[in-house]
Amino acid sequence: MRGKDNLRSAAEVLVDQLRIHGVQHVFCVPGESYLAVLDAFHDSELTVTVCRQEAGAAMMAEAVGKVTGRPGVCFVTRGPGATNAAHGIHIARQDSSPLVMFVGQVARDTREREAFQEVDYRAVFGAMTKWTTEIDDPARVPELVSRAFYTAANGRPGPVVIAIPEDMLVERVAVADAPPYAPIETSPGPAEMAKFAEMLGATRSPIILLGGSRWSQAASDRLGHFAQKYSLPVATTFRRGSVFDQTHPCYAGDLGIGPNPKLLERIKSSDLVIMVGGRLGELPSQGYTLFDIPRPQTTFVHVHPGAEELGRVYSPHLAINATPTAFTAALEQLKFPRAPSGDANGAHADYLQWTDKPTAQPGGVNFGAVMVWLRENLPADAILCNGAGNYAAWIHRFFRFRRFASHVAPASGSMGYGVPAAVAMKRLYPDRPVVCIAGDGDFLMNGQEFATAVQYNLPFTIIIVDNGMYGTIRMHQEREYPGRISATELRNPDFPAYARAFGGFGVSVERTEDFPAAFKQAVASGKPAIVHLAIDGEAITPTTTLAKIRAKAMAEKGG
Ligand SMILES: Cc1ncc(C[n+]2csc(CCOP(=O)(O)OP(=O)(O)O)c2C)c(N)n1
Ligand SMILES: [Mg+2]
Repeated sequence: MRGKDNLRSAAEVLVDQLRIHGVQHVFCVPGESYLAVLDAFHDSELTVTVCRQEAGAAMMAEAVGKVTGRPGVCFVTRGPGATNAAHGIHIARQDSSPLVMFVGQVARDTREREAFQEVDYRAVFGAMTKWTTEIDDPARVPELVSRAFYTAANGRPGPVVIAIPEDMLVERVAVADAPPYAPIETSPGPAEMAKFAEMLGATRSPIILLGGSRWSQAASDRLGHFAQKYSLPVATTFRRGSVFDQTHPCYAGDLGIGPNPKLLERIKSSDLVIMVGGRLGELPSQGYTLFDIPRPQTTFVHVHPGAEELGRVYSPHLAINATPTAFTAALEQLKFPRAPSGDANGAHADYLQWTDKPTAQPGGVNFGAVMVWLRENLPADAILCNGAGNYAAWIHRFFRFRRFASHVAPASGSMGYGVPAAVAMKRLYPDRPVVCIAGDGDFLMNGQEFATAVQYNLPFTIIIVDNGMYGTIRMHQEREYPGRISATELRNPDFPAYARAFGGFGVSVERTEDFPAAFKQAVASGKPAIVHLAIDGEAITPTTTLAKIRAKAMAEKGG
């Protein structure tokens, strides 16, 4: 409660700073360590989402950062709250998403005694974040929160952790608010753009790869116009499919796990590879095999918002330190000594051929056919959320994202992300259809956030792709240790009954042809819903079965 002394508690100052920096949503699990902040929420205009586990809260905040480009915010308690939330911090780090996490801390006069749930946050989160700090002085709350927002969002975005001692939060101070932080767009210099025009004009088979963060719908559209003007093929890297309109005539496909072999060939034989926004990490680089390290064998242009990422793994022939938004704006002004041209038509035809029809699969439900149905029936503004597992291969291959940030999934391959991400998306965009796709293993890592969806009446549908196993690991097992199944089988609950027990809607599907009606029923229920798909465990990828992988591995080991 605000006092009559014209002073504010540090907690009130903190909550006021959030509003000033444009925060609308906070996600939390409460703790006695930050009661004063919870009280300040009471009088604020912030929309608070109380979660069931801190990983869920941190992932929701990360998802907000991912789609808006502005730091998502979560609050967790000390010790176990903070360590639970570490999962979301890791995602924000690897996915380059702006996130500010506040952690309640023990009182200042008990620090260093290993007081109840005391953690040294700088030591624990120091290596996982862009910055970790603790606020000791209430008068410095505006300064340090402002720095947190700039740090999380600048350059290559990432997580910031701020510990807030409980006794500091109740101290009253007279302090001025900080001005709102503003995102900083790093623009490319004219010399780099001239060099870029010269290099691109001199090539015959260029390809553009898109990834990373700091994109926007406008940046994606500008890149689309540029690519179309010069017929340049554009591929997206792992889990960044919605950075580009996949129905665009220049779209060449997804460079992630199990990519189209023709796309890989195209990249390998290209004479200029232009990576915009992303890091070209382990998955898109096909386990660091696609290009030589440090100097790629193909002429390589790297455009990245973080100066420290340029030359980190690959030594580019041309490095441009710019955000995708500023770089694509500069593309519009580009003057070519010789106009470039590429084979966008061929690349897009390869993409269509690879993704058009679902592949044949063992079992009653063909998940590829389900994805094709969703692709044809969901509106362009629908948002798909997922975590990690082999099931995601069908999303990458058969769905077509049309709008920027309509795919919210971890490039860092974290299981358990889809449900919290879907909660966050429905909180942010109540009018957009949201669909979460989860594996059976994946779902139960954060399935408890289904209760959060019910609590806030968030009607989205979760499709659980249930093959009764940690399929990805089983696949690796069959490859490396054929026939020796170890710790990958799952005995699952009755998922539709789980949904009903929480107050949602649940239905099970055993044949492909029953999916459309079940999905429509789920949406029509107006509740958070689970559509459970009974998948044959043999259908391990869109192109092969477990039995085939095992037989191949046995033949190789036997020979
Ligand atoms: C948090 C986390 N723990 C473990 C893993 C390792 N891992 C990757 S995929 C996978 C299995 C996923 O199983 P499921 O969700 O059922 O999907 P499936 O592969 O069966 O389609 C595991 C355990 C991970 N990526 N993230
Ligand atoms: Mg599974």
